[in-house]
Amino acid sequence: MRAKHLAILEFVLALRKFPQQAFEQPGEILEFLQNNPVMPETLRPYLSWDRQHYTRNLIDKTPLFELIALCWEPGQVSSVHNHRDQNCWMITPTGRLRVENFRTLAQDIAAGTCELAPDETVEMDTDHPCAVDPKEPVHRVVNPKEWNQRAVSVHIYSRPFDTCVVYSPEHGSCGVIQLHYNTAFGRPVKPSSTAP
Ligand code: 2CO
Ligand code: FE2
Repeated sequence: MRAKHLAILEFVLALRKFPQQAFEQPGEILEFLQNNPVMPETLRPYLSWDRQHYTRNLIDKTPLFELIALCWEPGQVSSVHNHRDQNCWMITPTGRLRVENFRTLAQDIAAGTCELAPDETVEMDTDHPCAVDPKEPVHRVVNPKEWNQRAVSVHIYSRPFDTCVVYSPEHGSCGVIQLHYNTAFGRPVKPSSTAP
């Protein structure tokens, strides 16, 4: 099937038509993403940039999913984190990004300890969306400095979540953090942003 480029608002309307079951496993939404790339210029109202940290910009939120644009300056990375047992799909309408996956050998969130092992690495760009593996959901996203370009990714989380576990593979430690938006529906949100 030939890819049909969608404006972000068309993309939102299409996502809202999927039934609950579509969000319960990666396959159906991933196929939709492969066939329907987002036109990057239509994301402009939602983008914000911060030299210290990648930004999180809410585009749409329903009981079933949350849609967020993330803006990555060259060299910016997320922490190693999980997705609270929720499904996650990522597309990269602008630039490209590297997803570094980890296997969880052990974790005790209450005790704040973990043992992680590096697993496969995947590259995302316009033609390569990605779904987080629900069985091994720990990963981080990297915009390598040497690639020397900004990237914008759009993430679908089902269901929405506002906390996640961040890990330090080197120290064998982990803990729950609160997630915030830099902007919501194109408007700034008060600046206490933390992102993994
Ligand atoms: N999950 C992170 C966040 O929502 C982005 S890294 O890749 O999913 O901030
Ligand atoms: Fe993530």
